[in-house]
Amino acid sequence: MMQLRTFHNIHFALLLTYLALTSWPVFANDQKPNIVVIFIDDMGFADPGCFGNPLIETPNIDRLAKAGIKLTNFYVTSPICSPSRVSLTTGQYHGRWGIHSYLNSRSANKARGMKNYLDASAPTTAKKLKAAGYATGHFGKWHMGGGRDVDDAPLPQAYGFDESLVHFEGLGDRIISNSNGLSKARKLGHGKIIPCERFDRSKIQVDYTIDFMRRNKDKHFYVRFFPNDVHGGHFPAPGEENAFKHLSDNPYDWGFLAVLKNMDDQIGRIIDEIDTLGLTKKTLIIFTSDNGPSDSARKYLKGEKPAGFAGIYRGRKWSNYEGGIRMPFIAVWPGHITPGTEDNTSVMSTLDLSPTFCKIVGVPVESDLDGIDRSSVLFGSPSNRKPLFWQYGHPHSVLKGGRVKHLSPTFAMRQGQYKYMVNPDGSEAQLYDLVKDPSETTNLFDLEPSLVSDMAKALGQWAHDIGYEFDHTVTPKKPGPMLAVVSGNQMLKFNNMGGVKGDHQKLTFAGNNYLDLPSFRLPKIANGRNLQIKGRIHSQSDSGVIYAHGDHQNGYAVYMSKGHLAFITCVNGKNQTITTDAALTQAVDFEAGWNNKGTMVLKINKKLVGKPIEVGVLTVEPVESIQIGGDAGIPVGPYDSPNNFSGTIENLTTKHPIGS
Ligand SMILES: [Ca+2]
Ligand SMILES: [Ca+2]
Repeated sequence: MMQLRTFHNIHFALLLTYLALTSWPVFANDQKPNIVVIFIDDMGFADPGCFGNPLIETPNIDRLAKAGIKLTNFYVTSPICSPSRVSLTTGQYHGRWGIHSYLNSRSANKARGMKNYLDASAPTTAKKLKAAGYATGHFGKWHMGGGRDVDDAPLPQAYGFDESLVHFEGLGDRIISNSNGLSKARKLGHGKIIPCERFDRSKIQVDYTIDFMRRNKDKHFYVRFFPNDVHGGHFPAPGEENAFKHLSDNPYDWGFLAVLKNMDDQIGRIIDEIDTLGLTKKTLIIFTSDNGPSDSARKYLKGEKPAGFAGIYRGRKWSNYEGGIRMPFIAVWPGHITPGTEDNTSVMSTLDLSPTFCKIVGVPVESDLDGIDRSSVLFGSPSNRKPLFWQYGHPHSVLKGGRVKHLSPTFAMRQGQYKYMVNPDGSEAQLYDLVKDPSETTNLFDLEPSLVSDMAKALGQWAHDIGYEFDHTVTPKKPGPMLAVVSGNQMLKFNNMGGVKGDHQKLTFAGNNYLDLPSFRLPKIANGRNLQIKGRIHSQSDSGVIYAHGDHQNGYAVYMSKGHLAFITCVNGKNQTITTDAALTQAVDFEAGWNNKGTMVLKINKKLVGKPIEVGVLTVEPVESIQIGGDAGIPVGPYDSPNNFSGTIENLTTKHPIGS
C-alpha cells in the first residue's frame, strides 16, 4: 500500500501540473455540466417506483427517470456501505485500499484486517474536478473513515471537497441525532457538531446542498447528496408511518415507506432548486444506491420479513447475488441524455463514474483506475464492458444474508451475460446466465466447463492482483450438500457430511453424520471475545459431540459424556470442564460460553450448572474448524474423534462477536 500511496502522490502532482498546462475538453467550457450525485444508503433495486416498487410510487425519483436514462445492469462493487463508497469515490476496487467491509471501531477493523479509513492519497473525482475549477461539496453519509473511536481519519476536505456535512460515520462538520452519539461526537472533535432529529437528517443535508448550489450557481459545481433514510432501522417523524399501514401487513414496511417518501420529497427539493436556478440543462444528475436492501435472519425466523425490495433479483444486502450489488441507476442531463430511455444491456459500475465524469468535463484520469469512461452509454449507445469482479465476506466480514438462498460465495465475476461465483477454496462454484436467468436459479457449472475454466482463471488473477487470499490452483467444485445455522443475526453455511437432516430450526443427527464449517468461514474467537452457543438438545445416546471448535490445545466443545452434558475449554493446552450433576433424561435448553475475561459458564434450562470457571482468554485462534454433531481431526475433549452425536438440536444459535 505504501508504494501505491507514493505513486498516487507523485501521480496527482503530475496531474495538477499537467492540468495547469493544458486540457482537452469533450465539451466546451460553457457546456460542461454541474454534476450532482445522489447515492442512497441500502436502497434495493426495486425500491424506486420507476424500478418496480410494488407498494408506492416515488414521484421525484420517477421524475428523474422520465427526464433521463435508466440502466438496469448497473453495479456497485460491494453489498455493503464503506467499500461501495470507496469505489464510487475513487474509481478503483476498494480492495486496493484495504476496505472490504463496513468501517467499524479500531479493534473491529483490525480484527478483519482492514484500514480505519480511506487513505487520503487515493484518487478521487472531487480532487480532479476541484483542480479543474469546480466547487465541490459532500452532504450526507460518509462512512469512509472517522467516527466511533476513530478520531484520526482525514476530513472530507482531504479528498477534494470544499465543503461537507456528514453524520456519525465521518469527521468534520456533522449532524448527530441521539444524545449518546452527541457526547461521543463532541469527544471525538474535528468539526462542528449539530444536534438534530433522526428524521430531519435528509432535510438538513438538502438545505446545505441547496445553499451550496445557490452560492456556486455561476461557476461549475460537483455536489454529492448521500441520504441514509432507508437504512434500517427506520425512524420517520412521529405519526408519518400511519399513512402506510393500509398498504402492507408487514410492520417493517410502514416505517420504511414513510422514510422512503421523506427521502423522495427531499430529492424533489434538489431537482426543483436546480430548475429554479435555471441550471437544469447545465446539470448532470446521477441517482443510484450503495447496496441492496437490508436483510435479517431473525426477522425471517419470527415469520416476518425485512423491508425494501430487490425485485426479481436473488439476495439482498451482504450478498454477492444480484440483489446485493445490482442497483437502480438513473442519469439525467437534458439535451445530452435522451429523456425516458432505458438501457437493459450495457453493464456499468460505480467504478466508472469517476472516469465518466472526468471524460465529460475534459480532465485526465490516472492510468491505474479500474473504472472506465462509459459516457457513451449514458448518451444512448449501448456497449459491452470488460469484466467486473467482486469480493465480499470472510475473512473480512461475517455479515451475511438472512436467508439460506441469499448466502453467496465470497468472490464473483460478471463477463458479458455470465456471472461466475466461487469461494476462495474453490467451493460452491456457480455459473449463471443473467440474460436468461436474471434471478440466478440455475447453476450452469456442469454445462459450460470451458467458460467456468476461463472465468475461474480470470477471477483468480484479479484476486491475486488485488491481494486477496485465493487459491487459484484449486479446481472449482459446484456446491455440495449444505446446511445453515443462525450465527448472530446471520446464517452460517456448513458442509453437510453424511446427510444430517432438517434445517436451522431443527437438526437431526443419526450418530454417523455432522456439519463442518469450511475453514475460510471461521469466525475469530481469540483475544478476549465473548462466545455463546445455545439451543435445545434431545440426545438419543450417552455420548456424542454437539459443537466443537479446534483441538485439545486451543478449542472448546459441548458434548454428551456418560449421559451428562459437558462444556470444555482448552487454552494453551490446559483445560477446564463444567459437567451437569445429573444425566439428561429429556430435552433441555442449553447455553454455553465465555465472556471477554475468559470466565466460562454452562446453563441448563436457564440455570447455571455449578459455578463459573476462570479458564483464561484464548490467545491464539483454534487451528481446526467447527463441527456440529461431531469433532473432526484432533478432539477437543477426552473422547475419540469424531464422536458423532445422535439426536436433535433445535434452534441452534451461536454468537461470535467478532466485530463484523
Ligand atoms: Ca449501505
Ligand atoms: Ca477438532
